[in-house]
Amino acid sequence: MKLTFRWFGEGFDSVTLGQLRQIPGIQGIITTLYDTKPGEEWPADAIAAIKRQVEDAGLKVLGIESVNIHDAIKVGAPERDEYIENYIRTIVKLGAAGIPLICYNFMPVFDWTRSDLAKKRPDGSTVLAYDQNKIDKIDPDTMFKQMKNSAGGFLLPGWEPERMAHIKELFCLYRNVTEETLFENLVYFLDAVMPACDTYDVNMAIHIDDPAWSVFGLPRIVTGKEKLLRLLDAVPNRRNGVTLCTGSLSSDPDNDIPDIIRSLGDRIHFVHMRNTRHIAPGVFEEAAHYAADGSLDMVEIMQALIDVGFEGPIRPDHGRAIWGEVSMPGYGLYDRALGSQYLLGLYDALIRKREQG
Ligand SMILES: [Mn+2]
Repeated sequence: MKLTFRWFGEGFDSVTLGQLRQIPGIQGIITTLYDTKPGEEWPADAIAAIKRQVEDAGLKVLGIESVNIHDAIKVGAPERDEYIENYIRTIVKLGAAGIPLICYNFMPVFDWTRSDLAKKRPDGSTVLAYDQNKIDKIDPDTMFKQMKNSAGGFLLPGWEPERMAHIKELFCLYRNVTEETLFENLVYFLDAVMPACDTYDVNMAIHIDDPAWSVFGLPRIVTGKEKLLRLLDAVPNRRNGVTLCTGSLSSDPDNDIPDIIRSLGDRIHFVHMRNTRHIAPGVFEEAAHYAADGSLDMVEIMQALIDVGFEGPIRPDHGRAIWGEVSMPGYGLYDRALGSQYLLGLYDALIRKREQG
């Protein structure tokens, strides 16, 4: 597997490429054009510029997270074909630039959701946390304002203020969208983009919904093993694959992550590794990557990835905020760097054990 880090680009990320370059074992960067909007065709010169910037720092762009999907595609609106054409042109340009992976999600209206972006832990660190009881007491507009106000001035991925300004209209768009229609619209989109993915060797890797259940009554369809397998069957092209996010899957403790990894096998194109602490049904908080700090069996998860022969990019996912670092919530340097070394340690030890038979 190839150790990577997510980097939001200069001006958006508190972490520099120079800092990432010094993390032992790092092989590449997962980045994006953070100032593009969902539905927009990406300019080739901007792709070339960010690629050059990463390469000048001695690293390589191993994937994009994310190329966001316009709501018209998700709801199946008449203008979706024009946005899909834009998406295809972006795939073509990324593929032509030698970037082999696109991570995306198909969650209605907003991306990942938390009730607290800085929950204090006993050791003084803070983490992202989710409590369904708190979410049940507020409306989406209030949640967006809370997220924005506690993000420390950073722009949160998937929470573009331009879109969120129209949150009520967005909810109206999804009024008649059931899980089934959302699924059909996802299949329609994937069928349309697969030929470009084949021609340009680009893998599409859908991220798990976070949390892995319906929020504010909106449908969510990428939540567990059966739904993932159904999606892979519906579009059997191997370019249609998954971003296996352990943290998002773990929001539902019924998800047996090692079993899901073994079921998906080589359709896993990208891995997000993080640990969470399950507190009660619908209530969890994020934890350090170290297994004993949370509820996930990180050793068994790594073993499963080795067993299925996973060789793609993997990255530490959200970290705790520690040592007074100021960063985008979940995306500081320090705790993700610590987590990455734990992941490499697990990997080296398990590979050595396998070699020794
Ligand atoms: Mn993730």
